[in-house]
Amino acid sequence: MDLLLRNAKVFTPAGPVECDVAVKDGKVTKVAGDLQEQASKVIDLTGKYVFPGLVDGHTHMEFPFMGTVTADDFFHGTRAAVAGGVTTIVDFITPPKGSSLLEAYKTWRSNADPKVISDYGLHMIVREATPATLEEIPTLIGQGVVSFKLFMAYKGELMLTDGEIYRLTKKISENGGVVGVHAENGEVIDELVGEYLRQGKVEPVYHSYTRPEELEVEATNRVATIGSVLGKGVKMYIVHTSTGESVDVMSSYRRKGYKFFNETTPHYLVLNVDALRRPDGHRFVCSPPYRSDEQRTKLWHRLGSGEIFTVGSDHCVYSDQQKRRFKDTVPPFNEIPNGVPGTETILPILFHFGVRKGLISPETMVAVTSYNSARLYGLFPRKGTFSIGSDADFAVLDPNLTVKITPDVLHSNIDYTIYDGVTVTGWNVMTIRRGEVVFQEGQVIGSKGSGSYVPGSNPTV
Ligand code: DUC
Ligand code: ZN
Ligand code: ZN
Ligand code: ZN
Repeated sequence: MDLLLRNAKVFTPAGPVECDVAVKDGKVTKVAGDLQEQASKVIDLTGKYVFPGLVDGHTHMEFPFMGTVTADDFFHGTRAAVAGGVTTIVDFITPPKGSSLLEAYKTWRSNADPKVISDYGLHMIVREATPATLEEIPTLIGQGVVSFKLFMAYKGELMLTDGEIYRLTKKISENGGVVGVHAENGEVIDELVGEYLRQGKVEPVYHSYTRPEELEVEATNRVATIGSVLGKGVKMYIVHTSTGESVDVMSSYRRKGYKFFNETTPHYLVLNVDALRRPDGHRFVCSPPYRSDEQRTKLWHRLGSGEIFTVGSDHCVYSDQQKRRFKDTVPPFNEIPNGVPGTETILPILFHFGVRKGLISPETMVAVTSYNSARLYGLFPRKGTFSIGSDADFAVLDPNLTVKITPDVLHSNIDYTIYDGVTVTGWNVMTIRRGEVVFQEGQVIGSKGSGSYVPGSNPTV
């Protein structure tokens, strides 16, 4: 054996398993109460909580957006990921307008392969529904890109019309793929942005006034309706859901037999709109914006009840300089690049604010951070499950370690965090990716380029 984990308490969606775990060639090969195997490396995990390595299904590394490119490339971004117990990211390919999706896939592979420390899969953002684009979809699915993101906002940059969404959803579904949707009403948002700017209301907090909750709920209803017209074979999920009502829309379709789901992100669970009123509020600008504490409560309830299917980070990092567009003063809210860091803090935020406070069970945390995401993005059973033959990917949490979050303890390529000064109990202390320790004692030791591309196959939801 290459690795033996002794006295591991592994949390699964069905409950914790106390066992020894043997690993060979990167796979889990034996699990038993007391293994007598010889191994080149033995790690005693007494007192720790072991989770299947997280599958963060929502990252934007090297993302060209709003006139700039995100500050975390595939090296810095996956360094942050593995430090947080994330062993697989699923990143969004963002093809330049008018370009071939397949060419963009090749660009993303050549950007990522030499740099990644975690393993990774890829989704495809589709920004037009031309005959050429539609024709490429089956080939992409063949290359393992089985999930697609369609935008209902960011007019002129990423937004699609309802007709285009219909056409793409049809093509993707006919070929066994899954449709992810950024659900916000982009047309009305642009009207509101114009109104606020004309009144001179330009501070970061007005970002939230121009993207009210109703416009997420409306877009969710609209895209679910479009999907339902195409029948129950459609697999669809709303990315970064920020409202309980959007979850309710998808849940009601699910009760009728549709495979419709929601993803949320940790920042909607713990931050509210006041973040945008801080002196450094520009750093917090992302879309959808943070909501009220009442909405946070609704999201926690729906996460605890299993109605929210996955939690991804929407890791989309800009330096403070980028957020200010390299000016001394903060630009009007509509010019601030949208996005916040998050992959490294999924586990401590969910554990501290969710599990420790009794809002979600550890089983639910495992389901939404690995099991469900691996199934939705077609990475199951290689990823997202603690099973014989699956990749030996683990996050090892010290449930009693209290850490004050500061930029110094994190690994992104920026010098701030949206959780600065927040103290959490429960911290990832070791990450194992395919049987190799890639993070321990605060240090990322996995080498650049040692991560692998994991092609997706048909989603199993
Ligand atoms: N929202 C963000 O905050 N950033 C990237 C794109 C998005 O939808
Ligand atoms: Zn989005
Ligand atoms: Zn995103
Ligand atoms: Zn660096």
